[in-house]
Amino acid sequence: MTAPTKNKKLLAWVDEVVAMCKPDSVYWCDGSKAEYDTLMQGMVDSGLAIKLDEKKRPNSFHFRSDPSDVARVENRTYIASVKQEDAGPTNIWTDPVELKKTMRALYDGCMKGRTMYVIPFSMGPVGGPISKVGIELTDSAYVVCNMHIMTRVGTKVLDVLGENGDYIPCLHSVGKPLAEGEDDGGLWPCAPLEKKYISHFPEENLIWSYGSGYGGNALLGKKCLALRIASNMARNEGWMAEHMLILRLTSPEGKQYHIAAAFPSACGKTNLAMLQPTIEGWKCECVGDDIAWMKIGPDGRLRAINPESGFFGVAPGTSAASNPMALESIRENSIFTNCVVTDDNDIWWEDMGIECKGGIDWKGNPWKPGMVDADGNKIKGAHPNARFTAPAAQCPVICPDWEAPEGVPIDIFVFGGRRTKMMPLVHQAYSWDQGVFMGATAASEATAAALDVKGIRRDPMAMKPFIGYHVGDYFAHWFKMGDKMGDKAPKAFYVNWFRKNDEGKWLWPGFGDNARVLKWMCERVDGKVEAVETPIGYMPKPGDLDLTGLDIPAEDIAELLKVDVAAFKAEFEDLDSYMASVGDKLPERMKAQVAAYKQRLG
Ligand code: GTP
Ligand code: SPV
Ligand code: MN
Repeated sequence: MTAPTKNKKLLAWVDEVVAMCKPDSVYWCDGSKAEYDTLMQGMVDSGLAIKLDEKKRPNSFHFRSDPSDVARVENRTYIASVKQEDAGPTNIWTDPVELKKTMRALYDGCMKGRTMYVIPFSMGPVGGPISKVGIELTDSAYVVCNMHIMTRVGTKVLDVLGENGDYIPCLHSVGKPLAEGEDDGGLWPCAPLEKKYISHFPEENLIWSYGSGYGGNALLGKKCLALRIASNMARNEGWMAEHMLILRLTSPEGKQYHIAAAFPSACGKTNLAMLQPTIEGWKCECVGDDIAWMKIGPDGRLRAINPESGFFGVAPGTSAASNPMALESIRENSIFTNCVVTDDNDIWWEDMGIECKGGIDWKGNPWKPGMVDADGNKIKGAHPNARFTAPAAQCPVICPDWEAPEGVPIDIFVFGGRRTKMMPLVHQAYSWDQGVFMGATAASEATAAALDVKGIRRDPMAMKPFIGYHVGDYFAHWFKMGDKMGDKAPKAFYVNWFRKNDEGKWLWPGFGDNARVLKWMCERVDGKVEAVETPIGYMPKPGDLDLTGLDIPAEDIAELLKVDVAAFKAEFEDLDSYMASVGDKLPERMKAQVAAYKQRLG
């Protein structure tokens, strides 16, 4: 196949990778539907993909990954900056020269028996002022099809690049070369854990991924480019790349508010992004569900784009009750990974809100609801990190401006996490600096989105696994952005939808009812309501949180809005050691916030 570009850097790089990885052939992706259909058909024919019932789930496919390759692998994710101190304490650092040596040995001949696909993709609208071009070289057709949905793929991107334009090179291999005449036998190809490497070379804006075919390990436009590499570019260029959903909320009076919210993986971004408000007259539209790229606009306000064009969402728990708009988004033209394929050839997962009589589980075994293993534990049909891949344009509440190249103006930043105890439903920062402190100290319980994370951990701005440089410099960058924006900076809030009572029941209904909390934020931004000053920040006055039509015991609301001073103080020690772990680069302004916080709590 002749290359559809004259870009010198790209042609040279493709030649170099072909010489190293030795694929049987090279295919340049054009991003067309015909290309998608052909690749999918190939995967159906080989047994890797299952075509779902055309009437129930038009043009949709299911994949089962290898049981070892089901989520991001943080302990195999590297930031290879020249100096170790530039990667900082939240990243695993490796010397770039050493890492390249190790990985070149793995890459040597790794694509034998396979096609190498060249995927030109744009993060953000093609040619937009905030957008960036990436090229992923991969030996996985599954990755190509997912990238078709998640990013803007095609020849139009090569046109933007021209002969001399720059791009971010993203090399990916599943790490399973085939011997002469061998095929995958319908099984998901990947390498064992100790051979997986998700590597970033921030000084070169380069990504090398080896051994995994799943999600953020393999769809390199997402976490690798749009967060780890982009966060570093953003710091150098004076903008922000954050793990945030973006939504537009419109009040009954027709006033628009744009909210960007950072919650850790599997902590509610997709759900909030598509929320259906349960309060009269309020409307929510989705701009993005996972990543925000934000630049200060000519008016001095922060403008956000969603660099992606699809949703790679957590399947389990997605139901007509919890997230009806996500269910609508996946009605057709979607890819499903690690779900149940039902007897009537549709997909199913736990808490989907519909009955499943039985089918084949994510491991490929016959499955019925209620089945238990030898120890009497319920066998889940879908993996907890089973995912859907769906075009954003299919979301019924996608914002009409979701592809506006210049972005939408952000009024409100929300931080949060999953804390079953202590952390109240909502509080507001007194200042930008305190907002940075709130985001920086956010903590959350572990989820299935990463293979190797346990317990409660601090997850600054939900970016712990995604900051491509030193976390202390990242905090400093946040303070600096606040200085640049002054009184035009978004107001910062902290939420927790995940409080439970002693019986383990949710205290807050969550989902559509979260709009009640967002409404209070809008009223705060407009100066319409006073607030209670607490040691951790402003909180709603009794009666200011709109609970119309909600049947929640008053004591539960009181519990949700209580500041348990003793419990907060009990975390001082952890706070201190966390701040100390940042090291010499911890900004003085963060230290001042820690001191003020401790003083307020007494
Ligand atoms: P990533 O795609 O991994 O970044 O996750 P995410 O932040 O988009 O999380 P998502 O919206 O997919 O939610 C993850 C899980 O949290 C799902 O099981 C949801 O049902 C659950 N969840 C989301 N919002 C709420 C809420 O308001 N209340 C409760 N109780 N659960 C929620
Ligand atoms: C996350 O883990 O935050 C995700 C899923 O959004 S993945 O794309 O696998 O990173
Ligand atoms: Mn995410």
